[in-house]
Amino acid sequence: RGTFDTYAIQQKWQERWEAADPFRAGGAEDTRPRKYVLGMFPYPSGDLHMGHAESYAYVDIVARFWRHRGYNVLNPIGWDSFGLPAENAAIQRGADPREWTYANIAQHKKSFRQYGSSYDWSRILHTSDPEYYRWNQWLFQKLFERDLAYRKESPVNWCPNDQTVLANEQVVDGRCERCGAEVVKKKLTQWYFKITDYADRLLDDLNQLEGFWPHKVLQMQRNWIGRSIGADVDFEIEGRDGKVTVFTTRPDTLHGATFMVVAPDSDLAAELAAGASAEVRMRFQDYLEQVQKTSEIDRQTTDRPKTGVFLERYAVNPINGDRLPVWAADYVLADYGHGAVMAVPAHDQRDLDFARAFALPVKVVVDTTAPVTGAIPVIEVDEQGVPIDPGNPQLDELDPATTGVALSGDGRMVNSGSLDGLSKRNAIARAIEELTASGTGRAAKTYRLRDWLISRQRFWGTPIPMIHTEDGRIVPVPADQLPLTLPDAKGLDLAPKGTSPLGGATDWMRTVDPETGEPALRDPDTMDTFVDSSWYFLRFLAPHDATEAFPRAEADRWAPVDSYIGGVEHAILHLLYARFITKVLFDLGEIDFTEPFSNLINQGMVLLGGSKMSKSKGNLVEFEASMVDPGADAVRVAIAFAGPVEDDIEWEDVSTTGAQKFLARALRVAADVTSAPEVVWADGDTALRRVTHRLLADAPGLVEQTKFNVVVARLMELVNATRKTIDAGAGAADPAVREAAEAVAMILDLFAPHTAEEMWEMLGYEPFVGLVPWRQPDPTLLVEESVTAVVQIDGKVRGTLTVPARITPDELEALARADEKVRRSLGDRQIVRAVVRAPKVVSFTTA
Ligand code: ANZ
Repeated sequence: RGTFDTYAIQQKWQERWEAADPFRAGGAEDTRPRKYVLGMFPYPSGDLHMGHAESYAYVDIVARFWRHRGYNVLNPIGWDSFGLPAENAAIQRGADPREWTYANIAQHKKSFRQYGSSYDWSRILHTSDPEYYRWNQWLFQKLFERDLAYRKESPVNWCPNDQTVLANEQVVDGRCERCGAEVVKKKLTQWYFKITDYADRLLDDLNQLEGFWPHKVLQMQRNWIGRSIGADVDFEIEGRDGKVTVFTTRPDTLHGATFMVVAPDSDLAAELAAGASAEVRMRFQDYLEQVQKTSEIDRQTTDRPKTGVFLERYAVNPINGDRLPVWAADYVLADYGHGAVMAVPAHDQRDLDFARAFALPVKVVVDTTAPVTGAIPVIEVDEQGVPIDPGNPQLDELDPATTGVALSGDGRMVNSGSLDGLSKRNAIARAIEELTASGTGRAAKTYRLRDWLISRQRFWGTPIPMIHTEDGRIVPVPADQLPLTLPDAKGLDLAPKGTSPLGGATDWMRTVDPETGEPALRDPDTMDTFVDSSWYFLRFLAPHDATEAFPRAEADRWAPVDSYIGGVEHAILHLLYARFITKVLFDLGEIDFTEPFSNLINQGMVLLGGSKMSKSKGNLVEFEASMVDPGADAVRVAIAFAGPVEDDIEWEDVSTTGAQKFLARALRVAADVTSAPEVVWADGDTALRRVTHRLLADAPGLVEQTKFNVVVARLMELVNATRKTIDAGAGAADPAVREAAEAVAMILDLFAPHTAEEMWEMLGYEPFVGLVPWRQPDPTLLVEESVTAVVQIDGKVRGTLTVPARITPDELEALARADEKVRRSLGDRQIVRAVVRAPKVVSFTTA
């Protein structure tokens, strides 16, 4: 029994794979069914670590699995190579972002080769290649043509450190997602993609993904889109022309509105304040300054003391003519709904807190003590038809004005004229009908989702393919002038200064108006890199096609992606944008599907000492060093064995030594086989054959449920069983030993492909085991052996059960508890203790 030089084995197979390129996807002539397996493509920062090792191990398991299952598998790799880190690194080192980026990519490619990943290496793409970003520009112009790309001036998120704007999705807890600096608001004119036009579809189509994407991710997307259903209600303000519209989810409570609140930073507040007394004008000005320093998060915090300024004006409630004082207060946000609310303090906690702080009236209009099922209660009316309030002591006790607790629940409407007696749901419908009839309101929806701000004041990104003409038009760069490539970074000042470095490339900036030939300027901004990653899965279908973004026929053949694998940190941003662009491409008639990723697998994080691996935390376990020792296969097996895919992995608990030992045992089994490939398997040892065939039968289901750790455990079990048979007498010649070793090699290929190929060769076969079809299990060997289990109650046998020999203790206990005879003997007695020795005995003790 020798030891194995695992590093030499690794090198040997990598060279052979590189020479033979066996994992290239089949072309149009390939008639096998297809699977498109994709790992979220990496960003080429210089620090590959075990987090990458984890993600790309899972990708390779899935890709190799489908190949064994007879599929034509597409598993490409590329780099998301535009973006801020390259630019920042370049600024720090005085280097060119291009050089930094491509040097890192070269390093990554080497590492992925060393990892033994089964990519189709012919399809490499880098988003920073003009060959790629030319099609970002095409996409941009397509959106522009459809009015889905537009410019507007509005308050935007501004990172003072990176000196660039950020999309809402890139602000996490009020801070820049990249650098952690506190984000401020700044009024700027920027380019947007109109993702809000797609809000309903983005939300509704999530239902199709239920069961195929992690539920948590679907929920995060739902919350991010944040659809609220209700009504828009128009109010007039005394002494002012025009109406003020508010959005409310509770039009049923219109009679309970006692004041109106407008966002202090809205145009309306400024207008109303301007018409107020000098004192109020001053108070408002002070207040506004204070509000502008408050983060959006703080403004939405419910337990902050309420602040505000009365604007000395009154709104008129369209449903009953009530006069409502108008206040400016920071809990109302300028860019949600219409930036103004009807305040119903009795039924909304924020409004109640405000009313109590400023002694404003509180009017209850929903009796939350009344049952909402059953008939509408009879309302007594007086001679004039005015309802007689019968009084409700129970409700009086709940009066929000004294308890400080708003009544947000369901109930029956009171003090609400024609709505009296209706439940919340019916009153909402009735109120909307009445508003619609009188032309003062209508059903409406509001979303949390905002349009996607896509322009960036940075160098290392796709130039926006638009021209600003002298007379103020904004026109597309003509298609025959695309790609509009970045100028040379040399000589440009890349340091963040709030305007795009491209503006300093004077020659590059100068162009001509394509219509008039007059001098014109280019747009100096670049695109958010999330534009690049929103459609890259399509570019992999023909990455070097110079005539179109992707050929329709290839999209029809391969897309959508069958298995998409990556970190949960992309649950909102990237996945939402990719879903949006997919729907746009569908509407453009470019593709015939509406969701880009049919299945999504999110892996957990790799932690070191409890915190996420990252360069900044200095807790990296270097990927490259680990390829030498313990070696690629040991790392991959250790990761796959560490636990369920979605769980975090604590690297200190991961045993690569255990994995190395297991791989050596597997190799030794293959080395020990003495029979020839022609043996008759049926002559083999039945017990071992059963273990082999059960694994062949179970592994596919386990892999499809991403229970990779269970498959590794079962492989270990099979290797051990094989070793036992070998060590028993003439075992090495037993056909069952060869059969088991071959099955191990084929399944181990998912996790440890170098070792698997080596075993396959030892067993006398040509490469590559990676392309070998899955062995069909023999059904006759799968028939479960059954045994008789006895059930005892207080020491006496009270029943017997016929159960599978491999039953688990929990299953056996459950069967015993459910057995009719056992239940009859138990009668009223309670089981206080159960001792289970599967598969033979269950022993209950009763009280
Ligand atoms: C009256 C009312 C009565 C409301 C009631 C709620 C309960 P979601 O569900 O988050 O969409 N609102 C509207 N625009 C707002 C803004 N710009 N800033 C802060 N709050 C705003 O919340 C919708 C509700 O939030 C709306 O319904 C409105 O208050 C408030 F018993 O109108 B409601």
